[in-house]
Amino acid sequence: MASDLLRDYGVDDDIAAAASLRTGVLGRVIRVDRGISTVVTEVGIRRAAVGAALRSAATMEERPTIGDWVMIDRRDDGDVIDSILPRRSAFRRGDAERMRAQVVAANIDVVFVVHAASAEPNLRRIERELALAWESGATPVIVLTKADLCSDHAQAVAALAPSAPGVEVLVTSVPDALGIDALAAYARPNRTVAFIGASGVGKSTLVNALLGDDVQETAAIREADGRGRHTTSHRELFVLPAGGIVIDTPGLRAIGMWQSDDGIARAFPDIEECAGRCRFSDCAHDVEPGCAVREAVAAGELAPERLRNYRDMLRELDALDTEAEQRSRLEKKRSAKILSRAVRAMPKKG
Ligand SMILES: Nc1nc2c(ncn2[C@@H]2O[C@H](COP(=O)(O)OP(=O)(O)O)[C@@H](O)[C@H]2O)c(=O)[nH]1
Ligand SMILES: [Mg+2]
Ligand SMILES: [Zn+2]
Repeated sequence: MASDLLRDYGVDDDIAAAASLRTGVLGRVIRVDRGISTVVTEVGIRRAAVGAALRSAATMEERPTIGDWVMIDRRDDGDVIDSILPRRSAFRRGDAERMRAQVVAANIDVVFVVHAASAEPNLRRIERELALAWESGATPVIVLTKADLCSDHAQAVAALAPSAPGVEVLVTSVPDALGIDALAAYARPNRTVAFIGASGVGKSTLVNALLGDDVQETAAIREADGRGRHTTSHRELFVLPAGGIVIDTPGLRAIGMWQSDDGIARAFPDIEECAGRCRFSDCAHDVEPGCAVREAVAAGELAPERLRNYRDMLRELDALDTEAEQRSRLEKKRSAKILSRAVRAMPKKG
């Protein structure tokens, strides 16, 4: 039986059932600081380190992240997280330098992709964020903030529409209380929404507006450019007074791609649809004859920058795959070498 407290944090029968098959105390990660998770459980809020089994997990992806449902082992020498329940969704971005994914938030239903209406829209970034959001398994919604600083927000919405086919766009202004209700409608009881976007676009201000309280620190206007300073230094999960769960994140500077099944296809349905009419099924939409995608560009139906971004993202994925393959080949070689050395070192049977 899940407690009322956990119900506020979004526990449901499926999660409770999955937890009942495991040992330990069920909880949800609401914050992570340098490997220590703050976890809400039926027995209150605990701080827990990562247990030995998880610590030896092969990838960072298998470490607890904000929004995770975890099982805690309460030990005399401190609580530890023993296991993570399977994630229903996970927003991952690639960390190309370290060749791994960072799981920004887990078990989210809606990803708010936040951009400021006061600035020129960064369409290439929107497209990347949407691909990762679709890939996460959650539903993306674009939030255009600071409408009070923009003379024509209908035009701002129109400017980004070609980069966000099929995605709802909400316009907000916190000083005018514009769009906050529409935002709140997404964060219903049992639903988890996460704010992602660059620093200074107004994520924490929206979280505070939803909470009806200044819980998250926001930046004061820095200079005449009207952009905020980076203040949110960690990710944190909150329960709204009317129910619903929100996750605030610090600004993501780089939006690297990560292994993608259909995220890119869902973010670029217009290009995928055209591609079906290319003469060659493996058309790269580059120099091939009979390319319907380039025809769409020539006809002014598709922005060349959007096509370039699409191809760049696919190339990035290819590079990731190649790198991953090389690594696993190297790993295999290395372990084969170690094995053969061990075999040679074995005492010969007499
Ligand atoms: N005029 C105006 N300023 C806003 C609005 N939302 C946020 N800001 C300001 O933008 C700056 C950055 O906001 P913050 O929430 O810290 O951005 P974050 O980095 O995305 O969390 C702060 O100075 C906010 O007061 C808005 O709707 N209108
Ligand atoms: Mg913030
Ligand atoms: Zn083509």
